[in-house]
Amino acid sequence: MGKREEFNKISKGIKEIKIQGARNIAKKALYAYSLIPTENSIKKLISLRSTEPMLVNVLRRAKTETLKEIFEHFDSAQNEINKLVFSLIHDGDVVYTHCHSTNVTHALIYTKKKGKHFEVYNTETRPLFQGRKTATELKKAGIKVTMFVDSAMDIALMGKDGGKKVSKVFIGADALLKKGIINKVGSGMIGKLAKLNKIPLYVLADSWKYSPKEVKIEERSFHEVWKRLPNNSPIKIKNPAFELLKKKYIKEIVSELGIHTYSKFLKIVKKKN
Ligand code: RUB
Repeated sequence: MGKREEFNKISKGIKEIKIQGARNIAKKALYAYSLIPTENSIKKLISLRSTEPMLVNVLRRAKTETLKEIFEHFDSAQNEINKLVFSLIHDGDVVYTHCHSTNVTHALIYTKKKGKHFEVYNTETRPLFQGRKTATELKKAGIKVTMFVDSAMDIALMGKDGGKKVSKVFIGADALLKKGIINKVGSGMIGKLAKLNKIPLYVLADSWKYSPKEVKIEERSFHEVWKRLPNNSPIKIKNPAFELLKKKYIKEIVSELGIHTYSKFLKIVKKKN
């Protein structure tokens, strides 16, 4: 495959969410940039997903830092997050997660491999079902997983179906902003329910997802929600991909910089940027 063809294939994969999650998107986009390192490539790659500061940050860094240094960051940050998450999980815990976040799944798999006994409840994450990817990866690693439909979030968190009450929520993030984090739609609701039920919610995220500026919430095609709805149908469908989880709902954020309250994290990360 030629470089242009490979670049286009990656771009298509990001646009169509075959490549998904902030970390995977940023990593693949960086690789695509390495194939055709021009300003136009940066513009094109950034335009593919509107809610991804890590994508922007990584491509900005590529102008002054070596690609090797940037690629190494993804792994070193993940390794730090893994170790910190290991310290947070206790035997018998029921961990809840939503969508598919590599920062979360890698940390859970690491913790399992290091010998902790816990189980995971997750939500399927309509309309694209990234929850299935999470459940499959975790199950493959020997973690007990129970998947719920999104609207059973409250039932799942509280064990209302006869299961156990969730002990900790771990979710990823696309953007780390002043007012809170942006993550997959549903995250705001999880935050409110977790707070109401005194379940600690942790955000697991590489600090390179920080953005001092607002980000645009991606609105995706209604066809993802209702495949055969005719284009001229009078029914309007909203399909926001992400939403804000306000910082008051976050117990702590786990990043490669440590485990911090969200306000403390912001102070540290602002100094570094
Ligand atoms: C994925 C999603 C993930 C974050 C963090 O949404 O919301 O929680 O991107 O992921 P989508 P990671 O499937 O629409 O990209 O930890 O992998 O960076």
